[in-house]
Amino acid sequence: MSLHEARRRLAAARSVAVLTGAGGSAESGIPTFRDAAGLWKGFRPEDVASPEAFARDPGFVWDWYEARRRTVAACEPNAGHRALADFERRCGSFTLITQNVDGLHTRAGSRRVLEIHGSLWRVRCTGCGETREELRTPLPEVPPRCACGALLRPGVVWFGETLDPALLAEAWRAAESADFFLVAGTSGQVQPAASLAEAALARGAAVVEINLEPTPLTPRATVALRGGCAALLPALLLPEAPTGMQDIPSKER
Ligand code: BV8
Ligand code: ZN
Repeated sequence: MSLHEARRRLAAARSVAVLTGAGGSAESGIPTFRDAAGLWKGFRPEDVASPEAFARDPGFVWDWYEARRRTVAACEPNAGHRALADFERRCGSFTLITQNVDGLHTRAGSRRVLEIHGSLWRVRCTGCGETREELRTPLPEVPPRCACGALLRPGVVWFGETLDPALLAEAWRAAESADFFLVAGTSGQVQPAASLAEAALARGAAVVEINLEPTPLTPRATVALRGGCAALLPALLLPEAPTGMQDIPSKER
């Protein structure tokens, strides 16, 4: 049974890496990007999450991120986030890489999170480059300005922008050295994040996928578990195998 197989591989692993996507936060109430009611509904990603969009209409883009911050602030981490934080405490060599910018992994207790697409809770000055964390309350004007007078922008990686080289190098190292690579709640559409699983596959790691739907990775995954992150991450990561999980649809290579 595939959950059993995935747990067996995990137990034998010396180095574990995980890549999460928007599906990991869906059960906390945060819309994903590409599902039907997704964040991009009505927008093309390039129309909102790009430097060109911000240059064209900084107020519109800032408002969209402010609305996302308000949504996220009203949400809580789910059992999947908590299972990853718990596993980190028990696992000797563990790296959590996330495409998500909502900060829920950290709020769930994960200590070392590679936020390769940045964070909703970070803003950066378009002039002097100063970065500010913990954006708890809405800023006075839209879009806000830095003391230097330049516009502040969301501290996320937009389409067409390069990821932080140090963070990306750390993520590649983790993917290339893991003997167990877990891909949870991502459609695998966005590069270079989607290539991390390829690196793990190329190295011969056990690659386990958790998703509600098939993705381009599914046919090549060692084990593909069909279901939600909030149930399957605890089922996979908690020390005791859960009872009554026999009916998980899955595929095993
Ligand atoms: C770069 C931050 C290079 C902002 C994001 C062709 C044309 C044009 C561009 C490209 C191209 N090919 C490659 C590119 C480059 C582009 C790219 O990949 N485009 C894609 C769309 C084709 N990539 C980039 O631009 C990257 N930079 O390549 O730079 C470069 C080199 C030199 C010089 C300059 C540049 C930067 C990419 C980062 C973009 N920023 N986010 C923000 O969040 O607002 S990406 C955005 O998508 C989010 O970060 C999101 O996390 C990410 C990935 O999406 P997913 O997380 O997978 O979410 P999605 O909705 O797609 O899927 C959800 C999945 O969960 C589904 O599978 C669903 O079934 C599942 N699910 C749902 N519920 C659950 C669940 N699973 C389990 N349980 C559930 N409950
Ligand atoms: Zn400044």
